[in-house]
Amino acid sequence: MRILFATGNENKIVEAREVLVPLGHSVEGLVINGLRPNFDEPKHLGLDGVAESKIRQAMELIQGSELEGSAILVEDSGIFLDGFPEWPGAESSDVEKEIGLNGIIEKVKESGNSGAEYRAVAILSNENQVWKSKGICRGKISDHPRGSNGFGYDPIFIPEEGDGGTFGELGNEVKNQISHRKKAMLGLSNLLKSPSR
Ligand code: ITT
Repeated sequence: MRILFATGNENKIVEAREVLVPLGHSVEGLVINGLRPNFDEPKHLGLDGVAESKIRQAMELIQGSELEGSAILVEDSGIFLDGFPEWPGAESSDVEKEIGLNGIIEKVKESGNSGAEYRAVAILSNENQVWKSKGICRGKISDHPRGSNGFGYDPIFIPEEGDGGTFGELGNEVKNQISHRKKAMLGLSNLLKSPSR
């Protein structure tokens, strides 16, 4: 399936492509009039609510255009710290900008709980079908940022299924085998083989 990923985050496109292309799909960024669309994100509704909102906005945007009928993918994701239930979650990118990774490490130290998980909610839709899939990657927050691979929280996230390194150190090849995004994308690919919800 030719999939147009409605996101402003190029890293998400690269990661989705690495999972979905070997499964027989193509993935490109949704571009309208030369621009990546920017969506309103009702972050108080959590990842599910934001993803539902993004897919509605994206489908409205392509209505009547030459892209009408295309398969559109959206994804909302975030990190959840065990010491702060449901936080930062859908606010992850804002919180990262406000307090930085060192600020997150400080918060985690104050809470005394380094457990954390990444979550992703992905929704794929074409003209009349909708598929939704979620992925979780368990891990913990490191004492210091380590490594420069990936994006966002990757230099401070140590996945349980890794070798003790952060995603920043492990690199994309390892990340794409175990990440929340990989699990969500794989779930979508499996759903595409069955009737829609
Ligand atoms: P779009 O909404 O345009 O898709 P975005 O980067 O704004 O792109 P989100 O609103 O879903 O994406 O916010 C995701 C944030 O959560 C992201 O900016 C990071 O701060 C964090 N995050 C999610 N997945 C991550 C990952 O795989 N690695 C590192 N940080 C991640």
